[in-house]
Amino acid sequence: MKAPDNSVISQFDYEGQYVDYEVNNSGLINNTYILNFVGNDGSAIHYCLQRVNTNVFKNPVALMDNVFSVSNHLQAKLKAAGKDSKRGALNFIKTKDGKNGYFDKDGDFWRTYLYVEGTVAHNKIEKPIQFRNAGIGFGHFQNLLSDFPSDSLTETIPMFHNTVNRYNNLMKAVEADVVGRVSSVKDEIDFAIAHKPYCSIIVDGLADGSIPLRVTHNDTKLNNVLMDEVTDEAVCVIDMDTIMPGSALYDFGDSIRFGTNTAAEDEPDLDKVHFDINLFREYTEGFLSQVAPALTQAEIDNLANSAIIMTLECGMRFLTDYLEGDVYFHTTRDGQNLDRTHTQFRLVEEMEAKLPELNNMVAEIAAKYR
Ligand code: GN1
Ligand code: MG
Repeated sequence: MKAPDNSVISQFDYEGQYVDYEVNNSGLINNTYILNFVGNDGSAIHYCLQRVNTNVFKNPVALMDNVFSVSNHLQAKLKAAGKDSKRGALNFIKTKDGKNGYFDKDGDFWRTYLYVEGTVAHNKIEKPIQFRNAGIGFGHFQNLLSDFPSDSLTETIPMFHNTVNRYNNLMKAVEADVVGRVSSVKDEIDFAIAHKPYCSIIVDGLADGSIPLRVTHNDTKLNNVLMDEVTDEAVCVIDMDTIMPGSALYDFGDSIRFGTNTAAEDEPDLDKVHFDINLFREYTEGFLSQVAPALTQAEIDNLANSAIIMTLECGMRFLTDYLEGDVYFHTTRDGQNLDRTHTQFRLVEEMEAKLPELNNMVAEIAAKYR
């Protein structure tokens, strides 16, 4: 991993004196570093510095225009509501020459923001209330963006959650078989084929207008909402790289995908991987307490489906990357993308087995908040 050196750090308009940095390894796309600074009064200041993956985000300048305008919008809304905009939204730091980010001599792109003190990004739920609070956090975030002008956003990754397209990409990877792995993953490919009907549900709903297009986050992993380390409340939604027009179902489903897993996303031992229905209830309570009045009936009716769809989609993406030679998601060991595929497909199976129960649960909770 390329380390941030002084030629990068000195570009940004930081306060205080730089001391050192720590690596944060939780993202699968960008590289993240926590920079330690000492302020002029001797206090500690922390910044988050990221090298944006330009293989994934081809236009980092347009991406940062999105990020700055969304974070300005969030700050203004929080201020208007009398809330703490320094903690409730990310505060990005410009370069000394007023730009939103910095291209280094190798063409790598860097951006940075003030670290939100007293918060933690969980990779796994420790207490159910944390997941309910994550649902409140992402639901609130969606409400704050409900009046954001979506036509001002650049689509950073076109067709990001078009599950039909993700399915087709998997089939193309099977066809091409560039690293000769297809014969070893026949069962996994068959699993995707057998689940193809799920892929078109949201895509078709958006096309016929029954599911509205909204401005959505699109990467609502548990570790993308910072939680207060004392109260466990959701403080700030982070990782705004994929904020684009999308469906509320993407955000709900992706949160469920990641947070209800009893094991890690790349757990090799499938006996440890289960879908925790109690955590599904917690998140649904939190999320719907914020957004139920704004959702259409078609959205409510598809919330449980969306958990299956987003988990299936992510599993297909991991499998596609495995077949393409592990070129998209960061990996630290052989077979990691295949392990990730297996966890996602296992979760899909368990969610499917409980689908009628999940639908009842959603209907019951939605009725409470509408
Ligand atoms: C990536 O960068 P990170 O880890 O927040 C990916 C998401 C996947 C996720 C799976 C731009 O998110 O779509 O759901 O990994 N982001 C991008 O863990 O592809
Ligand atoms: Mg991300």
